[in-house]
Amino acid sequence: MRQHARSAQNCFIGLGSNLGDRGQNLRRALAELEKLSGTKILKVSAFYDTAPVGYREQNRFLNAAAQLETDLTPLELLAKTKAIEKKLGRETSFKWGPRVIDIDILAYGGQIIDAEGLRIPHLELSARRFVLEPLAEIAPDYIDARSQKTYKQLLKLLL
Ligand code: PH2
Ligand code: MG
Ligand code: MG
Repeated sequence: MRQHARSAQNCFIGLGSNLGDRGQNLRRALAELEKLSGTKILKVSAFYDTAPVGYREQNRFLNAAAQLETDLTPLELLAKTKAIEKKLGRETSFKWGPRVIDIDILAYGGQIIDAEGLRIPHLELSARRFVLEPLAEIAPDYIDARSQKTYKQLLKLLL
């Protein structure tokens, strides 16, 4: 039987690191994402040095966003990003705690997915400057599926 046809989906990924060589961690994560089957990186934001949000007694973060095109399903992409985090040395920490690398799926093909363990668009996207600033840099006019506002509008509302 013919395999179900896959089609390239546009998606946005958030990256963060606050342990070790933060810039190298982000670059290694991007290199690993580029290696995934049927996946291409279309755009990468600048790297933003940001104050820790949530739990404040930790190092500053380096954050970035990337736009990808991928044939992977949301769940496949989630499994791959978790595997990359592990490969790069991420250890289990507490919520909002320090990490070598964090890779979050921020948006996937304009879809809204509310499954156990996977919420897309990312639930805190519109409340986090360290996410919206790099997103608004690379895709100012992209419309967030939950709010129906562009990333540029969401950032302006937050500031
Ligand atoms: N990630 C968190 C918690 N706090 N703060 C900044 N500045 N950047 C992050 O990526 C970040 C955070 C949990 O994912
Ligand atoms: Mg995160
Ligand atoms: Mg995460």
